[in-house]
Amino acid sequence: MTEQFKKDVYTGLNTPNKRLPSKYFYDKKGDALFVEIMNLPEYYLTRAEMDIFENQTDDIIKALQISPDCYFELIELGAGDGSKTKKLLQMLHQQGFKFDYFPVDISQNALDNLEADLKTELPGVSVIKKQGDYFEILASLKEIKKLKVILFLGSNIGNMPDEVATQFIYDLGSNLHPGDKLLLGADLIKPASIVLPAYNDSKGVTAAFNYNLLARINRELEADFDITNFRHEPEYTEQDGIAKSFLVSQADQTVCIKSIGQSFDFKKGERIETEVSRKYNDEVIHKIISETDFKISYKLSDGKKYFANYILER
Ligand code: AVI
Repeated sequence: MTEQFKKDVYTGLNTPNKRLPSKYFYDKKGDALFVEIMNLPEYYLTRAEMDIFENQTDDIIKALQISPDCYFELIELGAGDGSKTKKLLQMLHQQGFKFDYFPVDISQNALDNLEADLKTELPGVSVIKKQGDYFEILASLKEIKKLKVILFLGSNIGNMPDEVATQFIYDLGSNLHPGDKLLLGADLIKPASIVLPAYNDSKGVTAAFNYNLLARINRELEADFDITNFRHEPEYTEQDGIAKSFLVSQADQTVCIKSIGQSFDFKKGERIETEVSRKYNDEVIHKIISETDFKISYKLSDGKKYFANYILER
């Protein structure tokens, strides 16, 4: 992990437009900050998707078209606290469906908590937790010939540029069999007046989430970033539907990253791109899916039309 982290920081800071991969937000502190973000009034994404899972649970189940006598595997990539999925699990269980729930996450801690919660809240549901890399886990499950339903929620797909998202969904499909389903959560394109505050909340939690990336580089790669010399800056262009987060250098400064053995110069006003949070419409989703082995079979959205869950069939 540290070797890959080093390599990614080295590459990202040696390009003319400096950038750092957003996957490194999620250490222990970053996980906790992200939970805080999901509860912020400005961060509409979680509530909008929860609205779908709470109020259209039955529609989701119908649209998945699972025959009642088919024993299937429900696999959630990046399960986190599973709060939305619990609504679906409860309804599936209530309606007598037979399935195993496989929450997959990088964080063992998140999986242990989710398993403990489900044991008390939904003791009748079979839970098989899987910690680690999504594709290794899917490959290991490929031999199971049961129908698979994959959940990839929260607009996590939006943190990938379109080409990477296309490849990711294509690779998912190659680990599945014809007839398997993918339930994909996607944040929809909407005005900047709604999107920007979600990435620049008034309590400064999102800023702290962004700064934690530098703190993590300081801790794990022996760097000397002075975090007070950088400012969190979100950006959103409604026309493209792309939100980005940056860290902007507040002075001409030099930062040494000891474990990489290199110093990096930052000009006053120079930006490091730390995250892309893509927003979608049907056209963008159709274009991505058209380059994979999936077909879109259904779309659900929340009351405000902020968020969509697409059901795709392999
Ligand atoms: C995890 N991901 C979908 C979040 C997003 O909205 O892009 C991460 C996040 N970054 C800042 N706030 C939330």
